[in-house]
Amino acid sequence: MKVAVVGATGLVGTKMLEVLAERNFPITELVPVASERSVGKEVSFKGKQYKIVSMADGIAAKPAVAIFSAGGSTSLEWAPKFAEAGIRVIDNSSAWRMDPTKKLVVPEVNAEVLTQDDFIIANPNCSTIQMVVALQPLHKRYGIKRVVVSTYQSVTGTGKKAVDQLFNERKGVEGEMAYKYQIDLNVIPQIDVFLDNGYTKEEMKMVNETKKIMQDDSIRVTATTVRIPVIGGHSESVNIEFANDFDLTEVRNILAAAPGVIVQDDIANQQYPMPLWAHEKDEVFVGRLRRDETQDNTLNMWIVSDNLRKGAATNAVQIAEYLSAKGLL
Ligand code: A2P
Ligand code: 11C
Repeated sequence: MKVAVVGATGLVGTKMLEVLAERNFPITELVPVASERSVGKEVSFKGKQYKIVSMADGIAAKPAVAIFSAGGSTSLEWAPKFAEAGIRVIDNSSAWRMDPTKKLVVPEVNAEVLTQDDFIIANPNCSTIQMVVALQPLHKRYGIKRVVVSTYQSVTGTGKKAVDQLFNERKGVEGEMAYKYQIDLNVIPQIDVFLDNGYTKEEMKMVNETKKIMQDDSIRVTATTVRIPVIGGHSESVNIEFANDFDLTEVRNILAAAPGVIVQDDIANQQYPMPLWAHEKDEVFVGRLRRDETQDNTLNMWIVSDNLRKGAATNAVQIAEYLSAKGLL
C-alpha cells in the first residue's frame, strides 16, 4: 500500500515514520511530503531513502492514505484536495476535530464510528487521547458525571523549537524561544492561546474533544493545562466523579483489562506512571488509584503517556490499521 506522510520532517512526522516501520504497516511505497523548503531532501524509512515531495506531487502519487501532521492551516487547505482525489486523510491537527461532519477517533474508544464515507478523519489532541483511553472503560461501568483534570505536559508537544529551548537553557546557551518564558526550572500554566472565557485553547480541547470522542455531551470536564520541563510524555492528575459507586479493586481490574492501558499502581514499591518510563511506549499508563475522600463516588487517578506516540503518531497509525482491516484502504 502507498502511504503519504505529510509533515514528514517534523517531530510528529518523524515519529509517524518510526511507528509505521515498527508496527509493520503494509507499506509498499512511502510518499514523504513537506513544505517547499524540504522538497528534494531525503528521509530514511526501513533502510531505504525516499525523496521528499511537494503537496501537489503527494496527491499525484495517489497514495491510499495520507497521514497529516503539518499544522492546521496546511490541513485546512490541503486535506480536502487529497480527499477529493480519493485519498483517505488522517489529520493530526486541530483543523477538523470539532467539525460535525468529521469523525474524531481514538480506536480503543470509538473506532466503530468510521465508515467508507469518511475521507478526512481527525486525530485528537494528545492530552485528550490519553485521558479518554483511561476514562472510557470506567464510564461504561460507572457513568462519568464530571472530570477535573490538571496536566503536566512535555515540551515535545510544542515541537522541535521547544525541545531546543529546554536543552539550550540547560546548557546556558542563547537560542530561539518557543515560549514567552524560560521553561527549564520553571512551570508555565499556559498551553496555546487564551480564549474569551479565561481558559486556554488546550484546556477547551480537552473539554470538547472528550465529549465528542466518548459520544456523551453530559460529561462535564474542566481542565488546567500546564507545560513542564520534561520530554518523555504528558502526565495528568484526574479527579472523576461517577454516577454510581465503585469498588477500587474492580476499577483496577477494569483498567488492567482495558485495551491500550497498563496499570502501574504499586505504592508499596513506589511504582507509578512517570514520563521517564512511558517515553517511547505506545500505551497509556495509569496509577495512584484512590478514592477522593471528600466526595461520594469520586476517584483520583494519575495518567501518563508518550504524547508523540499514543498522543499523536501511534493513534494515527492505529486509525490507518483499522481502516485497512475494514478494507477501507
Ligand atoms: P518543513 O520541515 O519543510 O518545514 P513541526 O510540527 O515539528 O514544526 O513540523 C511541521 C511539519 O509540517 C514539517 O514537516 C514541515 O515541513 C511541515 N510543513 C509546514 N508547513 C508546511 C506547508 N505549508 N506545506 C507542507 N508541509 C508543511
Ligand atoms: C501540546 N497538546 O502539548 C499540544 C500539542 O491540538 O494537536 C498538540 C496540539 C494539537 O502543546
